[in-house]
Amino acid sequence: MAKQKSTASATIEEPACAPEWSDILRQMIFIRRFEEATEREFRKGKIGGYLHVYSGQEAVASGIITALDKGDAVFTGYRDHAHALSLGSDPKGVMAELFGKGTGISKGKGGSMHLFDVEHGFYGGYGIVGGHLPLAVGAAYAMRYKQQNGFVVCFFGDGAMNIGSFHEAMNMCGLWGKEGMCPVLFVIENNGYAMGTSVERHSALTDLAARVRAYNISTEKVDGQDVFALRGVADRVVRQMRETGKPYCIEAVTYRFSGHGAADILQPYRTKDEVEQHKHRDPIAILQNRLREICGLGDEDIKQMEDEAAERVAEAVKFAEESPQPDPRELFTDVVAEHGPQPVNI
Ligand SMILES: Cc1ncc(C[n+]2csc(CCOP(=O)(O)OP(=O)(O)O)c2C)c(N)n1
Ligand SMILES: [Mg+2]
Repeated sequence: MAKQKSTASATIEEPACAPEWSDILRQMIFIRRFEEATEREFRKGKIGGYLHVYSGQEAVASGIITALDKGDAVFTGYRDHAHALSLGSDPKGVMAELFGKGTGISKGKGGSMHLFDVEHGFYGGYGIVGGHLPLAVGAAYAMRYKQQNGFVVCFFGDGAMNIGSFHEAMNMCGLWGKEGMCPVLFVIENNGYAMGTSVERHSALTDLAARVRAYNISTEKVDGQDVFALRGVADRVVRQMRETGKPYCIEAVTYRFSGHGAADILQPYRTKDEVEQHKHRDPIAILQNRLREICGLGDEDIKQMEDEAAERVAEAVKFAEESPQPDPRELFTDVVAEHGPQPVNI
């Protein structure tokens, strides 16, 4: 019988060793190394515009996204590299997009904040804080209306909960959900800050999930540094939502290790000590330690994952660097929807 593990709100079964956990660890290590490379390339001037990395939060995207099936749709904000990579987007295309190259997954027109890859179920990548929530709700309604089996996952930050569109989206989803017409899994990536403003300073109610419950949507608070906990909740909730068509919300309590964006160097709103304390709960180290215990994972296995990640990241950077600039004629494509078959399948 598997051990029981207590999370912030729920008790879940601790899973036994399965090869999939090594795949998840491999993915999280790769995402961390990918993000570190983007920060380096930004400092070299190879990546322009904005850059927001996901370091420290990897368990959230990996834990939820690995529970999905083909046909599901994922929406998120601008801290979006990990979501695309977890869904299976080509790292070379993602890196090239950050470099603004024509081979990028958004043809170099979107940059870091606007990754988009419908083939892999990724519907963006949005720079307007909270602007994607109504889109996610509309997509979920459309899926049910067309009697498709998929559902939508919508990631957003704690800060996004203070914009009007958050409330509009929650209200419509709560309402449509009563009829089983709005299967959106909302995932609050509560990393404690909206740019330089802490949750305590930006939200009148710091129990963020309670604000979602106000719209008749059930919620659960989960340790966002523990991929086991996240995946356990996701497996259960995803199954349930496919059946009911109702929304659900997971508040993942996490922490970002880097600055808000690449320009946030001094980080005057938090101390170095605070960041160091949180690094003791690095989601990658937590998973590694757990796999050492339950799967007998060893140093050699980890080294092999690290080497593989370094190689794949180097390949992606090389590809991005050597790719051509977008063709100037591309300025006039993808501006408005063309008539005829559309790539969007929702
Ligand atoms: C509508 C809008 N208002 C303000 C901004 C500027 N802005 C960019 S990120 C951000 C903070 C969002 O914080 P949160 O939702 O917690 O996400 P995190 O960066 O922590 O992942 C703000 C206010 C914006 N991009 N869009
Ligand atoms: Mg935040």
